[in-house]
Amino acid sequence: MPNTFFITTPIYYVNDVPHIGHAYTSIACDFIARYKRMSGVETIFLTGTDEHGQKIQKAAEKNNISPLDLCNKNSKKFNDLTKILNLSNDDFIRTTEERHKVGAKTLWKKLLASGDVYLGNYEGWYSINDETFYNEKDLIKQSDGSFKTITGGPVEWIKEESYFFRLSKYADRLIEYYKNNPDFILPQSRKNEVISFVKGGLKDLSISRNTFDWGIQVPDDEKHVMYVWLDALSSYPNSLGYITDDKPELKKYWENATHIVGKDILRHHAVYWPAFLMSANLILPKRIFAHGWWTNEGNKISKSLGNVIDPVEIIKDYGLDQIRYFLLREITFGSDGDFSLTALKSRINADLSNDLGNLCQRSLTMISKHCDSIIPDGKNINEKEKELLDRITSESERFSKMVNEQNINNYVKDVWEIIGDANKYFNDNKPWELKDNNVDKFKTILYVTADIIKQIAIMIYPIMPDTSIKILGLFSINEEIITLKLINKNIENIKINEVKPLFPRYE
Ligand code: ME8
Repeated sequence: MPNTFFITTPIYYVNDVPHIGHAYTSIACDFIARYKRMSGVETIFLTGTDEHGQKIQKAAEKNNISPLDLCNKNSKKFNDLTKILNLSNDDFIRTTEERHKVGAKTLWKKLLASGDVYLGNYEGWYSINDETFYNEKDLIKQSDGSFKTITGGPVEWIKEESYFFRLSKYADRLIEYYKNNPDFILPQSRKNEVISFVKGGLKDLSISRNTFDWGIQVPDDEKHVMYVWLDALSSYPNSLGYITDDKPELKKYWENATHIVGKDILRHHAVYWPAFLMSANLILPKRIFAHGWWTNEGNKISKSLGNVIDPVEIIKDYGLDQIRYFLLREITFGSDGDFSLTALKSRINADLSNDLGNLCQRSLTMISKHCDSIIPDGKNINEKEKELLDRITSESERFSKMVNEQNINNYVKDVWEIIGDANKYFNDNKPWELKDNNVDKFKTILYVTADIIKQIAIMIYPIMPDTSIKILGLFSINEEIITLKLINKNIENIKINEVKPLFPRYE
């Protein structure tokens, strides 16, 4: 297994403030980054903001401020959100930064040097909302004769001089690449959509605009700015300096890159991006994973419907780890899902308050009360108890495989299965009935339960880092870096700290 790993969120548009969809992708990436680091993999986690193009320019005009002022204002909100979500990102790139502009221009020059760029005229549909060129056959015709995109946004007919990238030339190479690298695009169902899109025929792609100026200037032609997707995609390797500089210490991360995106932007990542990189003779990312979309109480989340969920508000109301848990657990990573307050409260009450919270509270309080707060030793554990305690270690490869396949919700589900088994063990053995007449057994049960709680606390670190640290703190495990090796840390005879309820319940 490679010992380096580079994971990215999409870089988000700054025409508006962040919403729950942005928080979702970022939390999912944080989960993966934290698990990778726990397993000893040198990890770089990148997020950032996409700040050029017509969409941003228009939003700035609407707000009566300059594009850069709008970018500064909203990029800060996305940056603040990384702290609010407790993201462990190592970098935050803005496409208005010099390090990015230099890299984007270098990429342009590499495409040019490959003979893949030519000047022509673009005439066709464009969605400012998606910053995407559309074929008419991919649009939805409305009753008044106008067209809209599948995401529901309007399109306009544009006609302008434009540089083109010879995308059509790469169709066969892309198909070959998908075939030879079966896990390049996941989930498989989305990969099939991409393959049929490419097989349906690729037209050359317009890669510059010349009817506005908020963008990175095309090298040697100041009338054009680079198409915002070419600009934005290059931010990933630009954060490492990889396009401009082939240093091995940077390349080793780029060689193991994973892009996590929403299904809305899979085509840009799985078709345009690899074709640009092939043309520029640069290394391709290892994985593009496209997750699904959240609706809100059954409805599409949209500004016009006024149902956008503000992550900051929902975290204020229900707590960060509660929201992180809900988002990662509730839906299959890769499928669509619904955000409802009923489902959120039910997950908090059942999975967090009851299953995890009560397990800790009931067992550890018994240690405080009846064992002078000292965790008993485990010298008398039987075979079944040993099996329960060895379970996480014996299943470690399975957990690691789930993370490597971005099978996040099943990881969470399986950790909760272990929590369920720990609760069952505690309840079936009824330690409260043994405390006066079978002290040895009573102590063994408390030892086993405490040790499994410690192991669970490590496994939930990628999901709920604060809660994990809080539980480990009860065992005086205050390591700055949480690693999977701590699963085997001996906690016999350790003094336990005061146990307080972990999760309030919601009505
Ligand atoms: O597309 N459910 O930025 P963007 C789940 N700048 N995820 C959602 C979501 C929802 N309802 N809404 C948004 C862009 N997302 C470009 C990316 S990358 C080189 C350039 C998430 O601000 C999801 O990850 O529109 C989606 O792909 C992304 O936000 C779109 O963010």
